[in-house]
Amino acid sequence: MTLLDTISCSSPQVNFRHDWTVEEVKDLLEQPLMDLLWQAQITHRTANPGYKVQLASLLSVKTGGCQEDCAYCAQSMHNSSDVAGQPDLDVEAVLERAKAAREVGADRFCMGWAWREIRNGKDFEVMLAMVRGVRELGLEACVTAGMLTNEQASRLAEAGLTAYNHNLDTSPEHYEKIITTRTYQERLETLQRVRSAGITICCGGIIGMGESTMDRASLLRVLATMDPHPESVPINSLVAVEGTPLEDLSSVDPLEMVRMVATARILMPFSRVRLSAGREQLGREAQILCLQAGADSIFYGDSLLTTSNPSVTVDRELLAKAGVQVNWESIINA
Ligand code: SAM
Ligand code: DTB
Ligand code: SF4
Repeated sequence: MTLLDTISCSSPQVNFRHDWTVEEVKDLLEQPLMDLLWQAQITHRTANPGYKVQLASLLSVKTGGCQEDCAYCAQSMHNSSDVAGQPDLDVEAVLERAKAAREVGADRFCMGWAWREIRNGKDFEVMLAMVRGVRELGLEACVTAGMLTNEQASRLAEAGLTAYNHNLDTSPEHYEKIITTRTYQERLETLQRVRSAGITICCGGIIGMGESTMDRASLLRVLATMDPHPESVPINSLVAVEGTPLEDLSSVDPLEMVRMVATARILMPFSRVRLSAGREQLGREAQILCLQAGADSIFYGDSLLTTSNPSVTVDRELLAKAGVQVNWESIINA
């Protein structure tokens, strides 16, 4: 029995399972908000005492020109939004940004490459050097760069990579309306390779892409029936970027984000649930409700990959107002 099993067995408040049905998940998502919040809070307080919030900074190392056709993405060559043409960042520039992120209190540094898959060669060696450098700074390192081979996963593990981000994005049923160039099954296989190499998994999705409540439940069911659960679960709400097929979709009701976060927390009690893209549209109170409902990580820093994020100053105020704990001790230039 693992430590997690012991904790969960000794606490009736925490429902630590891997056999959720989609109907059960939908019932959780749709229950009266007060009941959902209560259940999520009890789970979170029991499983992760202390309301500690992880701060993850994000940097795009290779921006735009991606072969995939993800309908939400500013970086797809299939979308007129494609922001291609910017030079890739080098190791020194990336480590400078990682150092700066550490100085304002980040715990994790996430690096993105707009690739369909990782290819061997100079670019991959550079990625490994970046991972080693970020780890030497004492930060967790996360990479998101599309599909990879078993050998590449092992080399990333050897370099000290903490987590690999590869999202499922939406339900298996809604998926083909969003991406046609890569299958759901390929995503699951990539995640399995990451897991087999001993790297933790960061896997979540996006709401606000025209999906139904059943689709949201179905995505959460896929995540919550993974064994082990993904260690990090980013919940994004669509940032509708001009020039993408989803540009005209209206932003989601902030309470829908609260429901997603709360349900993810109940389903995956010990995972980090990251309140991800779309925070600028959420407002302060909805973000605080998300933190209360069990979000224990945010993207921290003035930009995401190609779009903006609340500023460090605004986020510090938010976290202080909410009274959650962050790793402020590590701040050098506060
Ligand atoms: N190319 C890599 C891949 O897709 O695995 C890595 C980068 S990709 C931009 C990482 C994730 O960011 C996507 O899977 C998606 O969930 C999220 N994302 C990208 N664009 C977004 C947007 N406009 N709004 C919300 N989430 C977005
Ligand atoms: C994740 O789930 N969200 C982040 C990170 N993982 C890589 C990316 C959000 C991107 C938002 C749109 C943009 O900035 O291009
Ligand atoms: Fe964007 Fe990643 Fe899809 Fe490429 S694979 S279009 S970078 S989300």
